[in-house]
Amino acid sequence: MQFSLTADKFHPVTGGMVISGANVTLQLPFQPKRYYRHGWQSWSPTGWIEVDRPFAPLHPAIMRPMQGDPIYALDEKPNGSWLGAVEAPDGDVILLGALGLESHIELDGQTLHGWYEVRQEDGVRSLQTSDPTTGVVGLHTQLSGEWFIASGDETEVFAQYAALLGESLGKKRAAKQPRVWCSWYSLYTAISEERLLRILNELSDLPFDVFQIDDGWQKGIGDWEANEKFPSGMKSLAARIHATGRTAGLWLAPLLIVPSSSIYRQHPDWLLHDEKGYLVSAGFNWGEPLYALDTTHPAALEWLAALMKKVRAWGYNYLKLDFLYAGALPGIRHNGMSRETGYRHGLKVIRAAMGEAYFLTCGAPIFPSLGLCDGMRLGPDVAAYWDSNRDSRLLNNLAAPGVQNALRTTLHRLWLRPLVHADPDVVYFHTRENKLFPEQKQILRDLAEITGFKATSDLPAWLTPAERASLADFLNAKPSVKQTGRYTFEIGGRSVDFSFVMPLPKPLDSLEKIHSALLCWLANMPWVIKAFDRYSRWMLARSLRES
Ligand code: 9PG
Repeated sequence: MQFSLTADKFHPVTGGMVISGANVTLQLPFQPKRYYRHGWQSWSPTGWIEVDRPFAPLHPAIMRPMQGDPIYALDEKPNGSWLGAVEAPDGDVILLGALGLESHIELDGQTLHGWYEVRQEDGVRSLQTSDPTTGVVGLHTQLSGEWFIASGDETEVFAQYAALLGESLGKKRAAKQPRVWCSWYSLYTAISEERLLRILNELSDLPFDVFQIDDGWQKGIGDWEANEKFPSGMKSLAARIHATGRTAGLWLAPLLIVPSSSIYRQHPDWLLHDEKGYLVSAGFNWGEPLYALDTTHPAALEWLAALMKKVRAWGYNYLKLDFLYAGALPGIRHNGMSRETGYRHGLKVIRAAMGEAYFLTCGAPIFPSLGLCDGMRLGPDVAAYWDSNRDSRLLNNLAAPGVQNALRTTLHRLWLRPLVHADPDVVYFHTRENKLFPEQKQILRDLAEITGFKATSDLPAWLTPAERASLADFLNAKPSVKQTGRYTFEIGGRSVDFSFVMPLPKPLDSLEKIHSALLCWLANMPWVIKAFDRYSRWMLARSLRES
């Protein structure tokens, strides 16, 4: 494949070449029809998209930081974080991928354009102001602004890129992928010590390695102490989990701060601000606006390290750290570091403080987290339904919970597996309170078989004896897996085709456009989001009443 290239320097490597330049352009000798878009963080839409069907901006605007890189939220050209690829007419794939952080790709007609956000002088400044004891991984690649460029077979091109990323950013440490029972997707925030102990008991001989407590145990976001639903405290609960032979796992969102938290009142200087001095928005959830910690502020870093040590001392050896993108949002940082470099600086402190715990990142900016965690969520949340027409289609939110969005994004990130354990989120076996058809539940389990990261939130009380037996089989199985095409696999000799998962929501007709506009307008009002939130919590409480 011939193309012309503008870059400062280049040298050949296995499978392609490495080029340098803060700005690189690749002039393609054809008009690509499909573009591989890579989303910024775990939940961000990722996959092959039609070039002539741009992504519409997500709604409501306040949610944008939770769905993708907010800097590019309104960019309707095909674009994505760190890498991009196109399909050539001969079936080959052409990839342009950064080897450093803070880089972005856009396709403009026949031009593939890549740039580093950080100018060389900024990089040097951050190098000088960074902590010499922790160092800054990846900064040298950022300074030289390196890119990998290759054309050829899709699988080979992406594998070669992953190998180079492993050299510049590093790989996971933990060897074994744990089998996890997670409290989120059945109980949501309706967890309590009593309920969790009952479930722990009912799981009995099911082969889970980890019992992971999700959102709902804490006093508040930023106030990481047990709330009144956990009267014996988190340490005692971890001990009860250990007594069953399982690892205790805990969810935290350590980089988020909300107005009701004590840090917000006591340490306003730890929060991330923009150049005008306003707090940087990290979205809206739990009925409150979300803000971010500045992960380069020495006192905030000390607090983060102490928090990690505290939860380890309680006995939690599997940590799911969520909403991590908040730490990498654009803003002015205490030590002048650029956003992803500053985030990575903080994540290194977190990793060092948690020691040998299994570290699962979630809502995480992908590249800046590589090499520092063991597992990573590679897609948005699943739910006990296939897709939400309201969120995915009317509000343009392909990061909205649902099995289709989750499968689509995770499947397009499987090439990252040499670098990190790929968490595709939980699978379902129960039929109760579940809108998924059997074949939809099956394809979700197929993806978990492919990645080998197996988790569920199924309540033992909701499983029929047959469903419980299938869950046990699933946890014990280690089928052979072979990829046979972009979306096709052989799993234990069975052919599995994910193609039906891929289509994006259908375009809106004129009546639906009116419906969508009305919904977008409503969704922009915080009280509407709060009312929806309250309604879904009421529905949840109702469905859990008998269990
Ligand atoms: C706990 C959950 C679970 C889940 C995480 C994360 O409002 N939002 O856009 C939004 C997105 C994701 C989300 C929650 C809210 O889920 O992925 O596994 O831990 O947090 O709150």
